[in-house]
Amino acid sequence: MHAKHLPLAVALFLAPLGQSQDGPPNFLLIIADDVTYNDLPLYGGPNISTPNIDSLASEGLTFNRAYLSIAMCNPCRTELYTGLYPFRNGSSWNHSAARTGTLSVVDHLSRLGYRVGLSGKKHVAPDDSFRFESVPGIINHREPTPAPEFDTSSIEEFMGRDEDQPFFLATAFHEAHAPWTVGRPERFDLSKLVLPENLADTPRTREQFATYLAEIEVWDWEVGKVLDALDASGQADRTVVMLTSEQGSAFPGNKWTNWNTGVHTALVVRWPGKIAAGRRTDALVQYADVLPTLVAAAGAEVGNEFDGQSFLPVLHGQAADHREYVYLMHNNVPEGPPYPIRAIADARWHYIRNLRPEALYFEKHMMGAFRTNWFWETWLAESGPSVQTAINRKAVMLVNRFMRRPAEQLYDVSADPYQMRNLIGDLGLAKVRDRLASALERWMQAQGDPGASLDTEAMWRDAREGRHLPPRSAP
Ligand SMILES: [Ca+2]
Repeated sequence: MHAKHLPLAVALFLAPLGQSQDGPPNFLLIIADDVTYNDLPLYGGPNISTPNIDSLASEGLTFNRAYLSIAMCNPCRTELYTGLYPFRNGSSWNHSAARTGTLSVVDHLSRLGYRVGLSGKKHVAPDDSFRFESVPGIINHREPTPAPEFDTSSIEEFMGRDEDQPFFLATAFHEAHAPWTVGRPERFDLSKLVLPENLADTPRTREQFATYLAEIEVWDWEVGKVLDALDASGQADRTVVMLTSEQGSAFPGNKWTNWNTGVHTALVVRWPGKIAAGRRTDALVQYADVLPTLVAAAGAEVGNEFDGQSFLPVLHGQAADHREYVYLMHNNVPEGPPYPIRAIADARWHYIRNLRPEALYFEKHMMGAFRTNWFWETWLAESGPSVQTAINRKAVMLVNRFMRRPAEQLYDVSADPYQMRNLIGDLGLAKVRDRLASALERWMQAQGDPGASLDTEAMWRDAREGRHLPPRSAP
């Protein structure tokens, strides 16, 4: 029944696969904004409850090792929606733009007969590459909103509009992006919060951490509302639901970094009848793999038009592994002065190369004139003894760690998820370092990434206007 909306070649291709009886599945993407994966109970987060996310996971597959290339909104979403790594898609900085003519999920799935919509935060450019149907419903609450409302009627209408045409819908929420205005942080007993290992323990940090956690609980409530709308649309049984937390939170060491809690993301996939319920996988995946996976799940052939590769066999339980490495990047302009980073991780090791280690790291939303939160100064203030307080030695250590970084860092991810112990000086790990460094260099060369020279205001401004450095080769 869906075949009438598909190009003939695609319809003919689908039929022998035995999928045409059900038709290609719908795709519902649920994406948060700046939620550190392991603040979710699903990944061990001790402070909040997220019953809707946990319930979704109990019906699907949870990825223990999912990543995104750049720990900032615009570039990670561009990677997600294009299946291309940042340098090749063009969005290598925050608030930048994909290369002119870049194809996105809108093009790839429209070609297969889908209607492709987005509700909420878009934050990808240029418009020509991301012509989503705009679906109302998801609101950015900039003022304090203890109990937000969420009208899902347009989302339900989009999903149930025409059961003969499959859909892709991104529901892109604003929680938990700073400033943290939504939810009820007063419900948390600040003294009982378990702070992550990479945060300095100051009263202000605890206050702000509670406001951030309250936003995650609102996101969980919104996830439940979207899933209710999916049920009401009558499409749940034929819809792949993919939930992801996006990149890490706006606390030092997460967003704007290549540390694990910046680039690691939550990923849960539910597909009734196709994915076994309640499983977890260690397969290594990253956002560039998502679009090729959707194209494959729609029954179409995936060629070499993507950097990522379909992990459909992992979803079907036919493969335990996917990729050997995930590839990571940071360019600090326009979030602060240049601080270029390139990094790579495999199933156990995470290697970071700071390309300008002589520079101080500085980020304007946490430490500068564009502050949306006010804990950083307490980390500094408690770095010296006063009448009231002793030196907060951990705050001193974390300020140093954050602002002054060595040329190379090597971490054991499974033993040290907050990456507090740099093992680069361990001679027994020299071969691990060499292997990861070589693979990282090969990736940069294959992409045409020039490295440190990319992280300048001029390069960023040119990219915003469609004048990118050429990629090494066409994808
Ligand atoms: Ca974000």
